[in-house]
Order: sequence, then C-alpha cells, then structure tokens
Amino acid sequence: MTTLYDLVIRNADVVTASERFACDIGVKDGSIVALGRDLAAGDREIDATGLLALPGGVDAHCHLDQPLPDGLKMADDFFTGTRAAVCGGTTTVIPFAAQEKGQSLQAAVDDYHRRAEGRAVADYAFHLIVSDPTPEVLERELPELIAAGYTSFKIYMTYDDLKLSDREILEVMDVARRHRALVMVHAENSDCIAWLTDKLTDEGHHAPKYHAVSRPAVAEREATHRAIAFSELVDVPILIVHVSGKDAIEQIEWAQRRGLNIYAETCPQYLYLTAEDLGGEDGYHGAKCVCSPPPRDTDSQKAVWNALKRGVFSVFSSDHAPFSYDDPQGKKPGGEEVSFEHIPNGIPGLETRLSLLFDGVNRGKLSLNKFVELTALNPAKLYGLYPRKGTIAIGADADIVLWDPERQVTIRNAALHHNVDYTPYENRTVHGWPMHCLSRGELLVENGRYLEPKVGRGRFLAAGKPQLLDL
Ligand code: DUC
Ligand code: ZN
Ligand code: ZN
Repeated sequence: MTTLYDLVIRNADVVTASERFACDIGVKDGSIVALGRDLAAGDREIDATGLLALPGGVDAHCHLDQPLPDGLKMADDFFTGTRAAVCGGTTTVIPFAAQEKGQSLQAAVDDYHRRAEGRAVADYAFHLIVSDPTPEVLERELPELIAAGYTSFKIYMTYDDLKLSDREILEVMDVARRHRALVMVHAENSDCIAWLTDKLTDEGHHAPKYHAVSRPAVAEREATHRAIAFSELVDVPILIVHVSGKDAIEQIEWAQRRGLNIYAETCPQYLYLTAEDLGGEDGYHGAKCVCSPPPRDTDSQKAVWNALKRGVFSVFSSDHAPFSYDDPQGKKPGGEEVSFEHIPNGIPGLETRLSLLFDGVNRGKLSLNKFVELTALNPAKLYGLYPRKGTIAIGADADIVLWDPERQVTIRNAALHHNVDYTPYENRTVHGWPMHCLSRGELLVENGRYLEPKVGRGRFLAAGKPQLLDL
C-alpha cells in the first residue's frame, strides 16, 4: 500500500513570518503537501514535540569559491560552505557570480555554475556582480541573464577592480528598472578610503585596527546617501547591503520616510563585533575581524538591533566571506602579516548567522515572526524564490528546521562545519539552536549531527522577478 506522505513531522510548533500554529506537517516528493492535525502515517516520522518548526533559512549574501586575485583563495567552496549552512539551519544560499573587468557576464556565470554543480548540498541561486558595464553587458547580457533567472546584481562603490563610476551606476540601475531586477549596493566612498589609507600608511600605521579607521562611518554614510539619490533619480528600488551602523541607518530611514523604495540588509558582525575587535597597535589577531564595512561601536550595535525590530532592514544575511587566518592564501597573504589595506576583507558566518540572531529573540530584541521574516521570507521574496522558499505552506519545498529554543550552545570553531580555521564568535554562548535540518524533505542534520548527504544534491534555483515588500 502506498502512503500519502514520505514524511510526517508530528506535533510541530510552526512559525512563519506572520503565524504560529500547532500541527503535523506532511511531506511528499520534497514538498509540503499537508498541514493539519492527526495526519495519516508517513513512511518516516519525526516527533517535533518541544521544538519549533521554522522555514529553512535563506542566506542572501555569502561568498563561496569566488575567484580572487592571484595568491588569494576563499576557504569555502560550495561543498564546505553549504555544509556549514545546513548545519546552521540555512537551506538556501545566494552567493555571487562575479564579473572581472573585461570578462563577459555569461562567462562569469558559466564559471560559477561549474564551481557549484556537484558540490553544493543546499539549494542555491546566484546574484551577479557587475564590474564592467559595457554597452554589450547593459544592452544584451544583463537583460538576457535577468530573463534566465539571475534577477539581482551587486555593484560596488569602492575597490579599484570592482567599483563603478556614478554614471555607470545610473546605467546599471536603469537596466534594473526596465527589466525589473534588484540592484544591491556596496556603499562606501572609494576616494575617502583611498585618501585615508594613504595618510595612515604614510604615518606608519599598519595594524589591522587601521582598517576601521580608514573606512569610517561617514564614508559609508555619504555613499549610502548617494546610492539613495541615484535610486530616486532613476526611479528604481535598490537594496543597500551590509549596513554597519547608525549613520547609514539614518540615511535609509530618511529615504524610507520619503516613500522611496530603499531596502537594506545587515549582518551578525554589526550586532556582535565592534572596531575594538580589530585589536590594538600590536598583534595581528584583529585581522580575523577585518570586513567591510568594518564593525563600529556599541551605539551602532544598539542602532542595528533597534532598526531590525522597527523594520528598517528587510534582510539579515551572513556576508560569509571565508578566509582562514593562518593561511598564505587567506588573512596572511604570502604567509606575511601584512599592512591593513592588504588583509583580505571578510569573515565567516554562514553557520552562526541564525543562532546569533535567534539569541536576540530570546533576549526580547525581536519577535520570532520577525526572525523568520528577516532570515527566510523576505530574502526569498526579494530575490524571486518565494513561495517555493522562505515559508512553511502547502506547495513550498519542505525546507524545515526544527529549533530547540532553549538549548544553550557555546560557539567553538572546532564544532563548526566550514573550512575556515577560526570564527569571530569563539566562546560566545547563544540561546537557541537548530537541531534538525531538512531540505526538500531530506534530513541533512539530525540532533546537530551532519548526516553526510550526497555531495552535489543541492539544486540551482533560477530566480523569478523580485517581489517587492511593503515598507
Ligand atoms: N563586501 C562584501 O560584500 N563582502 C566581503 C567584503 C566586501 O567588501
Ligand atoms: Zn560588499
Ligand atoms: Zn559580501
């Protein structure tokens, strides 16, 4: 006799972005097909008594196996990165296919598919990074790629090999407006950073802490304001990524109050780290917390928590950019302790993103529904993956994470599943932990233990058009 369900999750305390209800969850062929009381027996059953059933997280900003200049290499590829993701309760990732200057976008996308296929264990979509918006890219490649399921692209206002001029930013935004794509903006003023960096190094300042001095909040604030102005001029929604603190938040709220379609993302490092974590005059350990924009101060941490609660941010992502510390291809390029401006930017965070935010739920910083909205529903909607991803509903993929809201875990790198030799959150205790993780109905993590599913089981998701949110 065939059963109705491949799997039934019994006694689930289901939380979505808007509801909380008790039921059994019936899964067939990887999808949720029933939510109800006393469902018929499934081929397999999981008892979720005492656990919360949340939609699998969608991490809409992470870097995996992204090609880098000679001598540098990311520590995580699609296998180790997505293994870490699922162990942390994230079942969908959206990393970046980055165009090098002179390269076609299609070549970047093809190369990135080769890196992901046969390696990912979680499902994945791609954002593009547009670094060379030639007429060919603007008029042909971008529209074709948007139609093919790459509906979001990141642009940079800093970094010599990536940054666009103001004119180029306007041109890219205009393509997004005409083809209904979403532009993600890295907002830091390049010339301010270059000027400060030269001054600091001329004065003999090289320690990691000067990374934060060279990229002050005002440089982020100015670029954030400029990006907002461009979005208003072109009349296109944009999303400001990795917002670090109160100066940029003020600009974003100002724009949102004016009715502009400005979305924003923040990340765990801006809740838990400050510039102090980049160390003092001596020592190099602060390189472990070098990321851009840099972490700020405790006032900014408070402003970020507060803005999460108030709805200023739509998305909470990791910005996982994995470089090992004791690694000549990582934080010590060529095996050297280098001057701050040569330390690769980025920190790991795919596996710890959700538990660090969940800890805030337990401390009354935000509601459980808001947690789901920020970590699953909104990223799925904004990046065209909803309703397949981002919620627990009939017809959605059975990407479900069973959380123990009371479990206390002290984060230790030795217990994480990425391929990075440190975590910036070593020894931090969080309250609430993802115990079981299912992707399309397949149990990948059980009681915190990675079950070694088939490497490469993760599927590419062609993204639909962004679904904008009511701000
Ligand atoms: N921007 C990112 O989005 N990630 C890592 C470093 C950076 O500058
Ligand atoms: Zn960035
Ligand atoms: Zn990033």
